[in-house]
Order: sequence, then structure tokens, then C-alpha cells
Amino acid sequence: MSQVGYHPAQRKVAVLELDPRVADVQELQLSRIDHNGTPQPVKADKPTHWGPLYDYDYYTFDFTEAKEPGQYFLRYGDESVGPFRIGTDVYEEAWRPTMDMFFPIQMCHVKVRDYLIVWHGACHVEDALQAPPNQIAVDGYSQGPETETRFKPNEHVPGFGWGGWHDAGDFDLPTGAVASTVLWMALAQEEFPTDRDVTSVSRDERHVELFEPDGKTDTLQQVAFGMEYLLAFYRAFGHIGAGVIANKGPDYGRVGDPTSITDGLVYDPSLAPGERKEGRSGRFDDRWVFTNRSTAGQYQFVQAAALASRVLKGFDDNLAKECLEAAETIWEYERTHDPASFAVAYQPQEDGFHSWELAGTAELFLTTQDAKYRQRLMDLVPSIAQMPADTFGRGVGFTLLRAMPKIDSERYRELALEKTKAFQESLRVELAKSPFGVSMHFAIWGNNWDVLQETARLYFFIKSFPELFDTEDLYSGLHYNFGCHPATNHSYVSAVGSKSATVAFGFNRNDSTYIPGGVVSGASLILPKFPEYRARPWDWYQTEYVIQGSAAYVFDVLAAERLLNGSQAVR
Ligand SMILES: [Ca+2]
Ligand SMILES: [Ca+2]
Ligand SMILES: [Ca+2]
Repeated sequence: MSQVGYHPAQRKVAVLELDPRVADVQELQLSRIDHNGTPQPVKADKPTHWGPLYDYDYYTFDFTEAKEPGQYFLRYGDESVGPFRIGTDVYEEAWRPTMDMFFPIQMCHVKVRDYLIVWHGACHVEDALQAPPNQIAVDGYSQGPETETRFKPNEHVPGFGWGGWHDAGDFDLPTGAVASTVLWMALAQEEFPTDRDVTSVSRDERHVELFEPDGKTDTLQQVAFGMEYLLAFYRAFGHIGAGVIANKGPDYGRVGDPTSITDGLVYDPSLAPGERKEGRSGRFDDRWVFTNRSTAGQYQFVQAAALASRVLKGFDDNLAKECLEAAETIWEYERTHDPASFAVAYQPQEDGFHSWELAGTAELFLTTQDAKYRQRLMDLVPSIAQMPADTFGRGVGFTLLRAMPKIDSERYRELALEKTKAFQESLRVELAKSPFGVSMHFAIWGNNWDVLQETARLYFFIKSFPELFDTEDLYSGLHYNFGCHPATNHSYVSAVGSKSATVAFGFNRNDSTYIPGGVVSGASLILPKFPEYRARPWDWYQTEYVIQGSAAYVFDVLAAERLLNGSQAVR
């Protein structure tokens, strides 16, 4: 069940995971705590057999009729779960720890404090050195035979000392993950605007203070911080590269305060190791920036930047203008040059259907309404037509749907509807494969971030074609994230829900602790069919925090809040 509980209007289905050898399945009991603190029975019934899956036999218990606000428990035999709430406000605060704490704490290049608590100091301020050609680095980063920039190997590239979030417990700044995080955050702000302000960000002092307002909307400050990092590539190279990461293994794997991983001074090869002169240092500890161009990555940036330029307008007009200028310049470059597909972690690859080009072009069209972007989208209609339904639904589809009203073309709309219908049918089949009502694809990590991003995309399908979709499918993604999933019933969001992931693979994992609002990947599938969640700090494939999953989570909670409580809901 969901550890944060349920809105009265939602479907409520608990899932019971049993050893298939259990012969006599007992009653499940739902009770509500009365004003004396005593559990009062609400419903007791034999659960419904769903069937075998993985190493288990699954049953469901539908208690949708429970609508009275309050605290509830579910009991089966000796096992009891709860308390969990039923109330119209169950999601109201659920997104806040992620924006109030997790994202500020993941910020690189600043110190982060919460009054007495120092989360970390201003780290990696000397970023970054040009990664040398043919350099293979940790965590899937590599450089091709050319740098594709004007910088010499190991030369300091200015401008990388501000912006970006550490991804997970690693301290690298992966371009694709940052772009995807900006996307979900900015879409959340565009669809469900909030003016919440509990974080101060001082660029001059490199100081972020939690729970101290500074008169600026936090989500916009975070979108700007992500874009500042991505724009550093554009400013220095004119194109986007794979990311920034430590130049040696141990520096990549360190835990605790990252401030002392590097000495904060720019590397100068003319100095002896340990020598310092005029603010430069002979210690070779500066991080590398990886700079090969990959067309899909350029279009991913175009999409994030075009969207951010809309959202940042009125907040930081200069930055908004630069975002749009960068998006348009890079789009133009990719349109007039041969595509490049340097394969490296944290940069996407284009498929045979121009998915990333379509995403960037549609977003630019949404921002500018310029006829040349509309024309390019219409030119690519045959590619959309050839796209398999799942490629559409799990990829660029939600972006193409967002552009649909402004494109105002019957052919485009018909095609979007046709693809959406086909995707909806495929999704129906997929969601019925488990009692959890979400896509259960596992590849090393748990599937929670995939579920959260699918849920976010689903919001736009529901918005475009409400008659084709059931909003309960969107809520299933949240219930899954909050505890209705295999192996255990932890909420996958640290500190959100009665029982949550309070041990996780963040940069404080060595203390077996967590960062409030961080979202873990959750139970992974040990082959052939054992779902496992051990809640251990170093099991990165189960308890790791990743920034894009956390941003999609924020989007999903706000989407549910909007669908259930209307537009006045978001605060
Ligand atoms: Ca990483
Ligand atoms: Ca603020
Ligand atoms: Ca240094």
C-alpha cells in the first residue's frame, strides 16, 4: 500500500505478496483509528487471487469504498502496515522535501547549510580541465580521438565552476541527467506553477541556506542552476558534451563532504606536485570535462533550453534569452551538419525516427511559434507515422502532443491520435502484467525512476486525450513509488511516508543514512525471478538516488494534486 495514503476519490488496492506454498489464505483487515486512538474495523475480507508472478503468489484487496478521512491500518495475520492516511491533502506536502532539501543538497559548486547542519562545502570550484583525446574515465565517460574544442588536453576550461547537481551519491555532473532533470522541473513549473520559497541561493558567497527564503521561487532557482551548467558547454565550445567527472577512480568513489576531494585551485602543470602559486596548484586533481558532440544530446539540450527559456522568462530574462539563443543556434547547427553519434554514458542516441530532433524542434516551436520549426515538424510527419507505438509513447510522444494545439494541423492531430491509441492499447497490456498497474521492466536497477517518468508522460496523454486514458493509471505510478511494489513496502522517497527509504546510496551512504526527498530506484529483479530490496546503503542498484527520477517524482505528485484537487491546490 501507499505509505503516504490515498485521496478519498482514488481507487485503493493493497497488494499481498505471499509464498506460493501458503495454502489457507486468510482475511485482510482494514481498520481506522478513532478519536481515542483505538483501531475500529472498517472492512475484513479474503483477498482476491491475482496470480503468480516472480517467485510469489499475489493477491489484491480493494478498499476503494473507504473514504472517511483519518489514519488507517491494514492487517494480515501477524503483519500490520500503517498508519497511512486517507484525506484530500495526502499529496500536498509530499513533493516538498525533494525541492526543499534533496535538490539544494545535490547542488555542486556551493556550500549547503541547514542552520546548524552543514550538508557540504563549496566543492569542485576549479572545474574543469579539457579531457584528453582517447581518454577512458570512470562511470562510462570517455573521450574520442578528437576533443572537438579549441582547448588543449588538460587545459583549464573557464565557466564550469557554477551550476549542476551531483547525480546520486556520485559527484559527477552528467549532461543527459541534468538536461532531463531540468525538463521535468521546468515542465512541473509550467504546468503547476508554485512560488514556494524556502531556500536562499547566494552566488557571490557560493552559499545555499535551507529553510531561509530569499524572495526567489525555489523551483526557478533550481531550473536556472541546471541551465547554468548546461550553458557552460555552449559558452565554451558552442556544443554540448557528455559531462564532468573526477580524473581518477578514488576521487569518483569518495563519500562524505566533497569539498576536500579537490584543492579548489586550478591545475598548473608547470608547478611541482604540492606547489601552489598565484591561486594555481601543481596537484592534478581537477575534474575533466568530456566534450564530444552527439546529435541526440544536442537536441536533448535544445529541448531543455527551449523549455527553460519559457519558464525563466520574468525570473531571469537574460538567462531566458541566452537559453533560447543557445537552443536556436544548436538546432541550426545540427540541421546543417552531418549527425554525430559518439557513444558515451549520459548522452542519448538518436533512433531511426528522429525522436530527439522532433523533441527539440517541437519544444522550440512551442517557445517561438516560428514557422520554420512547424515546417520541420510537418516534414518529419512520415517519421512519426513509421514510429512504433511504444517508441512514440515512451519517448517523444508527450512532447508532440503538447505541441499539437499550436500546430493546428488536421493531419498532425490524426496521426497523434492514431499513435496514442496504439500506445494506449500496448500500455493496457503492459499494465495488466502485474498487480501493481505499472510497467515492470528491470535492467540492473529497480524500475521506480522509469515508472515515475512514464507517469509524468502519461499526464500529458491524459491531458490531450482524456477519453482514452484512466487517471488511475497515473496514480498507480505514485502508489508504486510510495510502497505498493514487490519485495517490501518502503516508500521509495526518503522521509516521505510512514515507512520510507531511510538508508540510501547518497553521498552520506557511509553513515547508513539518507537525504530527505531523494528518490531511490527500489526493488531490483535478481534473475531469474526474485525481486529484492535489502535497504542497504551500498546497494546502488536498489537504493541509489538519481536526479532525473527525483524531478519526475516532483512532477507526478503535483500532477496528481492538480487532477484530484484542482488548480488552487499547489502551494
Ligand atoms: Ca555517475
Ligand atoms: Ca528561494
Ligand atoms: Ca585543483
